[in-house]
Amino acid sequence: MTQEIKVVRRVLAVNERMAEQNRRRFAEQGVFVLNVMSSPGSGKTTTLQKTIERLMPATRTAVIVGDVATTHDADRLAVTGAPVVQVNTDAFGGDCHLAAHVIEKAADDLDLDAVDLLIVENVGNLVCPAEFDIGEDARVVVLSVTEGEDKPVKYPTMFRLCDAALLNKIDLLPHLDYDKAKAIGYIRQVHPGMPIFELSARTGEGLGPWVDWLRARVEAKLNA
Ligand SMILES: Nc1nc2c(ncn2[C@@H]2O[C@H](COP(=O)(O)OP(=O)(O)OP(=O)(O)O)[C@@H](O)[C@H]2O)c(=O)[nH]1
Ligand SMILES: [Mg+2]
Repeated sequence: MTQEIKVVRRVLAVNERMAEQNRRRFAEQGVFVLNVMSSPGSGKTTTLQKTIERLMPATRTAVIVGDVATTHDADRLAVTGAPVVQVNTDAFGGDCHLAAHVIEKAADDLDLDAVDLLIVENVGNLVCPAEFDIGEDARVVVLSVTEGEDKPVKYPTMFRLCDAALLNKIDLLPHLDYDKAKAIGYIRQVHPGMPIFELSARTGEGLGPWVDWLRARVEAKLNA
């Protein structure tokens, strides 16, 4: 048991160093990096498709997307015209997250000089991705209304570490007995003051404030 804990600590320490290296590289190349996380199916890819459509071409955007297997998400995201790199973690043990060294290699396949915003769609999982810094500038968690209200308190690390929460699939609210106020209360309990954007990636409702928030963060870094 003690041995296992030591190994985990070492893996995280190595990741931390690699993440700092990524962070320096992205700063030098003038790229803002957004890490998007959530449980499987909450709507990361759909939200990103709509977000990228609104940002491009003014904000030159590229994507690294992680899944255990398939290129489904890369195919969907490529429709936006953004360069996309798909990472399949089954090639190295089916990891439930993208580690910093994986991002470093995937970024080599992109022309970062022509990129302002690099979006990383992490592997669908509310636990592991939160543990692995990838050298990002901002982290967001997508939570859909079909997942139940209590995910923020069940998986608090993810919500504590993220800079914003996207409450997705609000178009479905009329069909559910979802208590939105309760869900928002749980998010605030774990992370007081975190911006929460209520939206529907399907209808586009509520996307504006989220895209404005992201654009402002990207511009602040690029103009610093
Ligand atoms: N009704 C509704 N459905 C949505 C919305 N956003 C996404 N979906 C649907 O939810 C399902 C999952 O969406 P994805 O965007 O693939 O979710 P994801 O988080 O990228 O999934 P993984 O990458 O597999 O973790 C798809 O069938 C989407 O069409 C929404 O705002 N409203
Ligand atoms: Mg996806």
